Amino acid sequence: MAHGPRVRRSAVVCVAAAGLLVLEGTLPSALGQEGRRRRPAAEQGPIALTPEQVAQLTKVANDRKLNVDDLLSAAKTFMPSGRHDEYVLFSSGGQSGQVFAIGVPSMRLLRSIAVFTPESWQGYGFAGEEDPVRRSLEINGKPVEWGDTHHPALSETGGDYDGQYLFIGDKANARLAVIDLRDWETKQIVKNPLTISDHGAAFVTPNTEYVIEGGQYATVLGYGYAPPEEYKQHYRGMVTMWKFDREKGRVDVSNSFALELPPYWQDLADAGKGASDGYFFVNSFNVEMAVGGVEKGNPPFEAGASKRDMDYLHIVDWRKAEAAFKAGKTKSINGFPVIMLETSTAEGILHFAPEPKSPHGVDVTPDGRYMVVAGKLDPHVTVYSIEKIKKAIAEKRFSTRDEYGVPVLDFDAVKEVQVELGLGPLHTQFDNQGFAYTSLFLDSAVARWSLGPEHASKHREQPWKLVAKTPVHYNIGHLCAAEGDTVSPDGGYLVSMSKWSVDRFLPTGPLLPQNFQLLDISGGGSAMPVIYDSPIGVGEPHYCQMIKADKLRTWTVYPQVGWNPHTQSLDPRAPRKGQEGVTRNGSDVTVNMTAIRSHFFPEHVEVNEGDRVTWRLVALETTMDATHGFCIGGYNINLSLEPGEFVEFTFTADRPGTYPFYCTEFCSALHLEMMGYLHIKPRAGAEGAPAASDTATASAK
Ligand code: K7E
Ligand code: CUA
Repeated sequence: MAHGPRVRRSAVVCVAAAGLLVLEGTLPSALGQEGRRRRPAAEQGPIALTPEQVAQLTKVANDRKLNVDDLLSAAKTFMPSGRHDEYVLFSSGGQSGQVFAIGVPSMRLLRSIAVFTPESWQGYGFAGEEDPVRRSLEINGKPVEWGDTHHPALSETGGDYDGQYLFIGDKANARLAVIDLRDWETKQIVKNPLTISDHGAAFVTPNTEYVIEGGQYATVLGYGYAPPEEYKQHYRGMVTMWKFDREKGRVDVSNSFALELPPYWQDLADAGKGASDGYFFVNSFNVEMAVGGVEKGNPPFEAGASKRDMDYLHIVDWRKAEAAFKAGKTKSINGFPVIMLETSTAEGILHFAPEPKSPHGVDVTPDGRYMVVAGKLDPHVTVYSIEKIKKAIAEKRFSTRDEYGVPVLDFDAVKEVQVELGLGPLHTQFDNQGFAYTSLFLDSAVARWSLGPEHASKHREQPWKLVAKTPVHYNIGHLCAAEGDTVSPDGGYLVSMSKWSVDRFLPTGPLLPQNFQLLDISGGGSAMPVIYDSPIGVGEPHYCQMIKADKLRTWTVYPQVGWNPHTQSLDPRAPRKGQEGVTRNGSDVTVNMTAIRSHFFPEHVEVNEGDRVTWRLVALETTMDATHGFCIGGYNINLSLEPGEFVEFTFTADRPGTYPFYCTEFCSALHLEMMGYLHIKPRAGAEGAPAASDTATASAK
């Protein structure tokens, strides 16, 4: 049959399930892309409510038992159809291994981005036996097909989000992923060669020169072995600096390196900026170097690791570290260059500052002048001054050295202030009014507090003072204000990533969703109400970042037909229209196939049992949202063919049969007809092999 045009031009009229008349092929132009997306300006206020409308609204409110605050919250978050959200929240997906993109203020889930876990809708990891995704998920030759994503980091220019890339760490397996925000797809996964698990990933330096991956549980670097009795001698912590090549959009592993750290459990990290540019900061706990062992009658980790009053804030001069790496002052561990502790100490790369016990988050203020450390077991946040840190380093104001020779700066010399906030402070964000916001896990609250005197004209409060608390539901971990960890936070919105939802939603069995609660922080003083509760029923998210939507330069179709998203370029292997067909070279079969509403070409593919099949598929579509899918049941294959996309997959046709393949996206009125057959002919003489005349197949060529 003639391919493409005939079906498209003939206005095939059919009745869709909803009873809607759809003109096949003329659908996009008939509805008009613009007209579908935006409401006409005339419909968007200003409004003045008539008495009848007030009565109507009051009736709805009373019927639904809504108070005035509820109505205001609804008005602040409701998005009329076609209106777009102002911000996008990129959230870690926890054990789902993915990243979620959520619109703010509507809190609508826009998309899940597959990262560490194969995901069938996106065709991520379902492109046959040599899928580059599956290979990138292997660790030491083993498939590790899930991740525990914790901290997303948007790429930055001058300390501000630039909307180009998103990085995210996998705590369980010490991996880092790079997502390209042109097509919102994962492009690269790097495995840390030194450590098994991590936590302080990902954090970027202000121009995304490096992506920081801080460790967590000390281990023998490079997958080594030592018994717990040799903890102090052989276990180590680490922090890795992954060099990012913005041009290529990839981590440049050959220009990346790590720093050996004492076997404390390094925790969250943050890069300096502005006044603290050139440094990064990593919290730690278990400076006690407890080795646990409840099974032997020892105190458990939780007790042993919180005995001392102070842990150590790690202060790393990363430009000095970079210079040491470039000068070759490294040792190779598992093939990866590591700056050893003696070098870091001798070259002044690493200093410690005492921090109240068992800290969690370290967050740098927008101007870069202060580092805010929140200690889970201390009701205060401790604020450090970079000016004082630099001075203390220059004057060698050390109170001691730790067991590994790292100088410990005098606490009083580097501390600016401690602010009492409440129980279980964890993480801190900032707004445009001179306020900081800290999550209080044990209090289940968000605390708003004022920054120093230089911000007094904005926040109009006493400096360094708790201003307000809003209860959240419940057990908040991270929180995220609009661009709230950049050099210029926007204020306005804050999301509380509440870990427990308990009674907030209909129960969903014993496993309940988390609760993302949106707070309106645009007012000053004590007004910062919760205005939306959004259940997150996939994985347990940790951190998220909120970027102004207009900073994103998202492609809505691939730039050219035949585009390979793995390389972000036109793929010469992509079949063009007119080049479709099946070719054979011995037992190697190549299928060149195109897809366009509403058919694949060819529709019959015949191969022999045992053939190695390379299948190339290209979506000829150039219309926004005209995505097709492609699956072969029983062979674990499902692709997402977005407009212009090229995908290649390979498999061994080892089970003969007649396999329908079909389009898995409801792309058009004749979507169900968008199918074909893969005929895998049994080996001649094999049991059950039909006579040649019985195989009802038509060769594609
Ligand atoms: Cu506090 Cu992994 Cu940042 Cu969870 S972490 S909450
Ligand atoms: Cu193509 Cu459904």
